[in-house]
Amino acid sequence: GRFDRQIVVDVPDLNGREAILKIHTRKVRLGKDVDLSIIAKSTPGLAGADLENLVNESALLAARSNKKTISMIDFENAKDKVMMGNERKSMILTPQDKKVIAYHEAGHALVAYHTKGADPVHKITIIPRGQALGITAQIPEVERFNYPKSYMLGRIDILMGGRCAEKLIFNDTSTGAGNDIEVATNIARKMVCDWGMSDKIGPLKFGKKDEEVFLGRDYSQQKNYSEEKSIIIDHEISAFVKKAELNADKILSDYRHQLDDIAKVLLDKETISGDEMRSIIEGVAEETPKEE
Ligand code: NHX
Ligand code: ZN
Repeated sequence: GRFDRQIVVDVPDLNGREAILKIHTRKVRLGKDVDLSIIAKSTPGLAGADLENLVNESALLAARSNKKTISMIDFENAKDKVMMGNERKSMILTPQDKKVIAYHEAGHALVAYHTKGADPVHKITIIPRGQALGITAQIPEVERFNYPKSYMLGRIDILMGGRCAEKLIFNDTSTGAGNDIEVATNIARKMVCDWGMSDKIGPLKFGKKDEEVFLGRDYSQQKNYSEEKSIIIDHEISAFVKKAELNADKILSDYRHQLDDIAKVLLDKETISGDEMRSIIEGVAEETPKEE
């Protein structure tokens, strides 16, 4: 057989998701507050089957609280479950664990808030779910299919924000940031090797898709560049990530009081919306960033 075609699960776009939601909600009773276009907007990456599952989970949650109709809050809770996994209620965390998680998530959220062009923070939670002890969710305002370099740099800054907050507050780092580091490194590698976004290296593609061996969703890459170039590539990738770390450090120390305020409310409420976060920040007297 031929293995040289990339197999991509076709995920629906915004309009597709709304259409799918309309189909699957035909047989359930929706509350007056339910707006399927808002649900579609906040479920990027979900396939048709996931959306069907989302409707079923929402119906289950509504039934569990003895409601005759599904309301928006049921969809919001079901979305967390479908997108991030089950809540892990049995997980016992010490107050110190919780504090680290709260600052880590507050760090992501605050860097996102202060990063131009970043997707707005939708929700921050320190309730363990699936593999994660805490989650900061951002949702794009408009659906995009192509992203500027500035946006990708901002994403790496935000990914570093969690670990940088741990460093700033506890003078230590933790294993939990491993996933953030992995995602950040992968973005930086693509910026350098696929998207021509390193000025030092220019618009070249490094690595050629291995067309013989099928390794799941991503193909393995064949090295088609020199040892010398390999050293420069590695250097550029780490430069992107280290610069992001500096950017995040600066935002967090410039706005340390905002970080403390978000973490404090998070520890108390466990989950806060993006709007709540913005009112916490904007309710705090303006701080003037320190001079360089
Ligand atoms: C563990 N989990 O022992 C525990 C349960 C730093 C406060 N493995 O970065 O939860 O340490 O901003 C997808 C998504 C592994 C896959 C998250 C695989 C997380 C999540 C490790 C928060 N939020 N880390 C984060 C976290 C962990 C992990 C993942 C994943 C923490 C951090 C996980
Ligand atoms: Zn994180």
